[in-house]
Amino acid sequence: MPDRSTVLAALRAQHIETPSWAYGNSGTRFKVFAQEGIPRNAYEKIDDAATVHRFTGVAPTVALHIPWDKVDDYADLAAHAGNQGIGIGAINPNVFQEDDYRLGSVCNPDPAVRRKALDHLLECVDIMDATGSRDLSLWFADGTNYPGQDSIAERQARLGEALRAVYDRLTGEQRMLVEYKLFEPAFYTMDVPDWGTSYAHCVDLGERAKVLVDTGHHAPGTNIEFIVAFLLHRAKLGGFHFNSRFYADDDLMVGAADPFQLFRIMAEIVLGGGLDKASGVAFMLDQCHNIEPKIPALIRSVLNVQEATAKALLVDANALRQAQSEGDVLGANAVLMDAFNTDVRPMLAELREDMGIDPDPIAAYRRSGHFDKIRAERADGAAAGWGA
Ligand code: LRH
Ligand code: MN
Repeated sequence: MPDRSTVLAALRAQHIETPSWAYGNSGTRFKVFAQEGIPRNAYEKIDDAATVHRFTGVAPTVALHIPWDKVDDYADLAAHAGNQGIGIGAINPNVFQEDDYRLGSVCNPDPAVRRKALDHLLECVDIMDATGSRDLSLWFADGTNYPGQDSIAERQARLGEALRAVYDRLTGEQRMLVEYKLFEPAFYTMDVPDWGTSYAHCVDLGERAKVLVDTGHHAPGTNIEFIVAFLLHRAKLGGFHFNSRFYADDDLMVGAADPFQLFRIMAEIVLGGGLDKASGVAFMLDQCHNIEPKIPALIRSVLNVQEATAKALLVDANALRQAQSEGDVLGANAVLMDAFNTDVRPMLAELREDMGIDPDPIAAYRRSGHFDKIRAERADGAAAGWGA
């Protein structure tokens, strides 16, 4: 059995990054429901991310999305985050919300539009220089809706050109994460539709380019943990956008739809050394809380990742390898299921007490009166949102 202090040490060192855009109003094409107490700017989104860290102890950074989090002084924003006890994590460019991008951004047939998109990506690296962020998190809505609309190969050449230009701009510890998505908003081809396309571009680019796995971006039935194990094995797993879904890119709370899948993913991470800081795997949430209160939903999501990680850390790796080497199919499967069927909540409650935080973060947040405070403070002014 894994040593308990080793398991607790790994859980204490866990780092789950929350997304600034999950604190703002969000929705679907049918409706964006406005909620009370919503942050009105990037500073207040950082305050809410700091609140999630205060109640969980393992969410010390927040990812930004530009221009949704545009400010005049990014160094000042980073200082504000520091004063709130957190840091600024990945920087997400946005080349999918302007009319110019109707036929794509970096893959657009029009070189002027490609230039405009590239300039925004490079501007986001300037922002990383100001915030001290390591990761440029790239997602392209680029694609086509009808066969023949554009040359698939030509678009790949345009994409490769832009990625190379951004790659050559990176310095220090900076990396670029290339996210893929099967469909939406394009419905015939996406220019980065799957892990293989992202992987191929990242191998072409070099050491600083890694694949970003958004758990909501696969065809139903896809074995995501296989992709995770493969990329980890090839040192090309840059990180995750955790969320869950029942059908499409639903962006629901991670672990809500399929906690067993989340466990299987974290088991491959733990067994493949992906929890070690040296692996550089970034654990980020990418969710939208369209009907539920934002901060409690993110606290719950962080706890879901923690619980899946704790179960994965309880997998008896020696017994597993033994059974696997003997071809003991049922024995090997039983080792994993024993860990999955372990109730890790008492151990996590104990860990939180050791960390000086309330063993039940959800109940503690409800009791804190924080929501009433921000609801009153933020009664006036425009709430932040996707602006879609
Ligand atoms: C695209 C995506 C991408 C983000 C956006 C908020 O579906 O997953 O990571 O930029 O959601
Ligand atoms: Mn994502």
